Amino acid sequence: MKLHPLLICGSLFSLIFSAASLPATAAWQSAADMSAGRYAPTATLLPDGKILVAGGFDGTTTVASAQLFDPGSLDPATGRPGTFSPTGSLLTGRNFATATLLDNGTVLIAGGYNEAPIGSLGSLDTAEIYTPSTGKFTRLSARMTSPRELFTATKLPNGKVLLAGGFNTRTGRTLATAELYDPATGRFTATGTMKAAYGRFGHDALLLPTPVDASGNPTKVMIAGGKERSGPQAWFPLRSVELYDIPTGTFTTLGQMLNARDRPTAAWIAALKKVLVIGGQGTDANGKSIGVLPTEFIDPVARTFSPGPPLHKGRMAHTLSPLPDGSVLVAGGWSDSLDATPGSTTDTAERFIPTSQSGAFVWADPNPQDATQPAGMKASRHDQGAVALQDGRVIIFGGKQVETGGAITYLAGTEVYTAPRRLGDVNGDGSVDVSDGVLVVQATVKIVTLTPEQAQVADVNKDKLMNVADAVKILRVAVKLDPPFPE
Ligand SMILES: [Ca+2]
Ligand SMILES: [Ca+2]
Repeated sequence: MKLHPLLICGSLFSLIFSAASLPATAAWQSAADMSAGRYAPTATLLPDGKILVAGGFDGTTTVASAQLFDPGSLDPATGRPGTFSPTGSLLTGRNFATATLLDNGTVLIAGGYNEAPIGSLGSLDTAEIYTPSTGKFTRLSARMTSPRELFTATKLPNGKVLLAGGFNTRTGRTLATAELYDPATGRFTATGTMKAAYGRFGHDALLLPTPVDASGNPTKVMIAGGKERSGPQAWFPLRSVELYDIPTGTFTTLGQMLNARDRPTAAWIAALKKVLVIGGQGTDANGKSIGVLPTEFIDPVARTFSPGPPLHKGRMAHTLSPLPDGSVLVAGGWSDSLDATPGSTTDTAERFIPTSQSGAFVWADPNPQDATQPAGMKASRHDQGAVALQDGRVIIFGGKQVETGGAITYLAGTEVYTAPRRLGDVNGDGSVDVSDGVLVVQATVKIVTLTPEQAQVADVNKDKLMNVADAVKILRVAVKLDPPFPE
């Protein structure tokens, strides 16, 4: 077969591209707006890939409406990623509630706060079930054992849900109690009480993958930080960490963190077999509120606490989203509020990238001109909803924006984070393996066409050509003949 010279020329040309001239994929993109401002809504990934966003506060009323976000579709009107469709409404408007996907595919929405008309309801002890097949919410006839807001809900391997701590506006007290929701009975029953003397709210909870029982199921839930109210004027951020033992239903103290942290987040770092606790508000030696820059690792088996890498920006009431490559995204939060009055929220986002011993934070919103500086999300916000997708995207919903000077906006905006592809990870699944090398071979012989982003990470020797040399290099890394590509 004789190829036309122009065809050969065109074909070669298509393999040559300037990596430097490729438009950098923006880390954050605006998506469709929601139907209401939603401060502290719930956001839940459903089995069909859509996201249920429910409740929140719009600045006037506590929102009862809910919406479904389809991350797989482009809005034809705006070209923005993702579209919203209506679904049923909550029977009670609520924010600072919890949402838990149950094993049967329905969602438990529990507790929270209803602030309008102010004082009429306050913290809630009611719960509702959302059924995706009907798009309806139904109220559970059983009440929770206590009204709770800013508590945690953790689905256990046995299908039950552990609801722990929180704040009850009706008594003005932080809660040490915990309860279990059993989907088989639709009832709530009290379980062990936390060791924190006055309880806690604004903590984080994490089902630990280790230790496991004889069936291989995890047996411990870690509860870290938060804040206690020990008297009318006595609010204290907490250092303490507790473990809930699922088989016995009891709490024990694991130990004390290096820093007190109100509204921190915790992530399991598989590469290190440790928990990383990030951010939160602490106090300095004079009792003044500060943003906690140092992070810390907790080894729940050795029961040790050790310093982690510092955040670039202090933050609390941010969101944490694990990414498929083992890194962790933290986005937004109260920030300058921690050491200024009246303070403000941050539009920055950071990504923790683990190494074999520790790890480091990089800006997840790098400035294209200077990656050591943040470019910012579309809006600063705290107490937004966040859902991580399998493909490395994270969707952020609503939240409350507080600008320097105190202007407050209850946000209806949605934005999408797309994790940068790693060098050599052509198919974007988070790892460099043989399939990536095969893709480059196929692209070289024109069986497949790569997107500009894929072509950029395929050029692993950075000679601005994508060819067999890159495929060979990727395959050598994939089969561990060569060391991994640098991050
Ligand atoms: Ca890959
Ligand atoms: Ca190359």
